Amino acid sequence: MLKLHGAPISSYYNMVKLALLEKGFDFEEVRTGPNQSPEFLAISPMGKIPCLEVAEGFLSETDVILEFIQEIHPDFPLLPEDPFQRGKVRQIMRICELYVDQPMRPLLGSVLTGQPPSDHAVARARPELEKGMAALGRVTVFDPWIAGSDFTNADIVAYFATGVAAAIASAVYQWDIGDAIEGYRQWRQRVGERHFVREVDSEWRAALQAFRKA
Ligand SMILES: N[C@@H](CCC(=O)N[C@@H](CS)C(=O)NCC(=O)O)C(=O)O
Repeated sequence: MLKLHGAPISSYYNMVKLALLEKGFDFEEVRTGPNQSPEFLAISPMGKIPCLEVAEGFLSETDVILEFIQEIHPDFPLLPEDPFQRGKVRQIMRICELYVDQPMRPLLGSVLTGQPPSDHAVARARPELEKGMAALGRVTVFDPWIAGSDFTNADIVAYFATGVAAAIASAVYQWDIGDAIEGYRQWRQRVGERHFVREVDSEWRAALQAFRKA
């Protein structure tokens, strides 16, 4: 059976978990945070989560894992068959990772812990996120899903990546990033209503609450 190593507080972990659920995989969750222990680095070379354990060994990097699970289980496809449309899905995923999620990462720790972020980080992140959201708005389709008529990995990655960015933008700048892209809010609600998204979101909320209490 597949084993997913990580924790539901992580947006990247939740991307893989949702894809596994949507595709109907039977899998086990192995709870761990990111860490630099020799044991964990042996299975996840940067010590990051998620990491997927399969019969042959371990895989890390979310986009790699998402492609792998599509290849071993082509039913309930989360990537279009058409090569160009596949490219468009991957383009949205890449924009979300590089230009929406990454600029906000330096602020995540302070938002989670309630510590004030550095002035440098605050000044730097917003213009980068504005550019990233504008870029995302140029490639989103919302018909009804983010890349077109089918629910794909682009919806999964965009949902969690923009979710984290939105939470940070709201806490640090009191900025609602939903205003940046026409159709974004309705799409987000549509995704949030999916059965497995509700499940993943509710475990994420519980994990966040537990983290803040601790
Ligand atoms: N590029 C990685 C990013 C994963 C990632 O950043 N995970 C976070 C948790 S959401 C993590 O492990 N952070 C710890 C660290 O950066 O050392 C992927 O695609 O899986």
